[in-house]
Amino acid sequence: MKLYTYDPAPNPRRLALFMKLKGIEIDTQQVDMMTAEQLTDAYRQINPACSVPALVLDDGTLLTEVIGMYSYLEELYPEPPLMGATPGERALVISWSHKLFCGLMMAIASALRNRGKSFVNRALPGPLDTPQIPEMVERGLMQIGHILPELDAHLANSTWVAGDNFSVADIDLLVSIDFLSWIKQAVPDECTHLKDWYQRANAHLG
Ligand SMILES: N[C@@H](CCC(=O)N[C@@H](CS)C(=O)NCC(=O)O)C(=O)O
Repeated sequence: MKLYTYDPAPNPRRLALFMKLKGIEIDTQQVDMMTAEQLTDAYRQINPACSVPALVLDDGTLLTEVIGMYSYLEELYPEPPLMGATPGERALVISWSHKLFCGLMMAIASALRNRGKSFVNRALPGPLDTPQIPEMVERGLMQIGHILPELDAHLANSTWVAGDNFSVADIDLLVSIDFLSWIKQAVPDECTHLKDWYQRANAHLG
């Protein structure tokens, strides 16, 4: 197995925290996003999606989505369980992970990438250029403004995002909350349950 990643970026960080909790070590190569190495011909040969992280399995299968990598590695390294212990728990964890990716992480990415010189024509990751649409910044910020209070209300009654056990959904939320600083945003003061959860999650990750 070989992992291609770039430690400072949020999606790579999701996988790195998961691997840390499980004590997994994989042959790893950094792909320097600061020099756009993800767009080079050499990296396209490895991952035509031009994204990180990318996990190449021993049989050559390429995984480009963190949720797929979580799922594969959870089967190989079941302890500690991070994707639920029962079919119902697993379904809930995957649902939250998907919701957080689409509803929070993508919203932050949208607010980040649709303005500023660094992301001109790079509003979306991937092999094809995508022009910035300034309105997408507003929509991203609006989505963030909607989902944070929703998460706060949810965490008023739940120790962890997907119930009683820490899971990849908590990793995804923690990475997303930290990603907020990239757009100079933070959890609003009134979201006290979300703030308490953030302390718990950070302590759990050590
Ligand atoms: N759906 C992918 C998203 C991967 C992704 O978007 N990664 C970003 C780094 S956080 C990337 O590779 N960006 C490349 C670019 O901006 O050109 C996953 O779940 O891992």
